[in-house]
Amino acid sequence: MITEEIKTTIEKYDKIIVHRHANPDPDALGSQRAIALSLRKTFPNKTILMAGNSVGDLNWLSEMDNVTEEDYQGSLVIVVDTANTPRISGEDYDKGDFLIKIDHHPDNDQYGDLRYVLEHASSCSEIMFDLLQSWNFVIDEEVANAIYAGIVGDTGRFMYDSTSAHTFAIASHLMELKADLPRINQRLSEVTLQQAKLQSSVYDYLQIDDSGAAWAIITQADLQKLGVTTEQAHAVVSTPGRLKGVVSWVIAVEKQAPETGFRIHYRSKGPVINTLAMKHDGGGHMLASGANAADEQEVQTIVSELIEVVKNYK
Ligand SMILES: [Mn+2]
Repeated sequence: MITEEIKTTIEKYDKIIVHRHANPDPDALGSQRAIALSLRKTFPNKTILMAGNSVGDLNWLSEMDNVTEEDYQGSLVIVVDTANTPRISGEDYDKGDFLIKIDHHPDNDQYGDLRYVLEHASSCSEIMFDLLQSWNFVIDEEVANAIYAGIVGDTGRFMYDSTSAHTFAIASHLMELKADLPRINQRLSEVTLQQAKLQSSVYDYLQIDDSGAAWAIITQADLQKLGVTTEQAHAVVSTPGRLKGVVSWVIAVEKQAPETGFRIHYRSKGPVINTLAMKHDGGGHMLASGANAADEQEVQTIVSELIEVVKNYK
């Protein structure tokens, strides 16, 4: 069994470095933190490090370790919640001795010496709970908090299709382990006043096609006016989903100089949109994906493709 092979590999290495994707969401940080903390508690003599760039506003959930290139010598590297190698945060991820991928995105980029990918899982954190439990590794309150944050983040508080009976069974376990549900739910749902104002401009800018396709473009000028960072702008991506009649949508956020172009966020209530994202240097889940547009013209192409897909779905 692959899971047993992963366990044996973990037991073999004294140094283990855990990576996740760039611009981390609660699931990336939650699954990374869950396995890192569990390994530290299960194997106190091993060195366990969390690698990756800025965690932004999610620093209440997790913080990274200082990881240097030398740390990778003879190490095991585990990458969680990351579909493809360009998305991995931390450039030295391939400098270890052995690489393991644990994920729930479509397995298009089969990197690593061992892979454990369950595409139907609600979140990587859900997979992590099952793995840690089957291995008999420590899952205490702290680990439970990290897993719960990841599940709530990726399921939109148990709202999305990927939420299963098993997801709730795990949530129930996490409650028994004294995970702090009210605090985590509160932290994950709160926005700054500036972000709330940005949500309101998303409603202002939003264009909705008869098909139910919708889109909005947020420029750096908009963000500066409201005092919102580019990372914070990602918090408004789910906003149009609450609107009746909106089926699938795209939010284009202009990148911050020196980068140019737009970060594209695709979301959908039914039509599959990750195939669209793949055409524009992106990918992700069937109903939630990310991509990149070089300029406004490419954003327009992306919108036309979205309308087409939503029309065909109906
Ligand atoms: Mn995830």
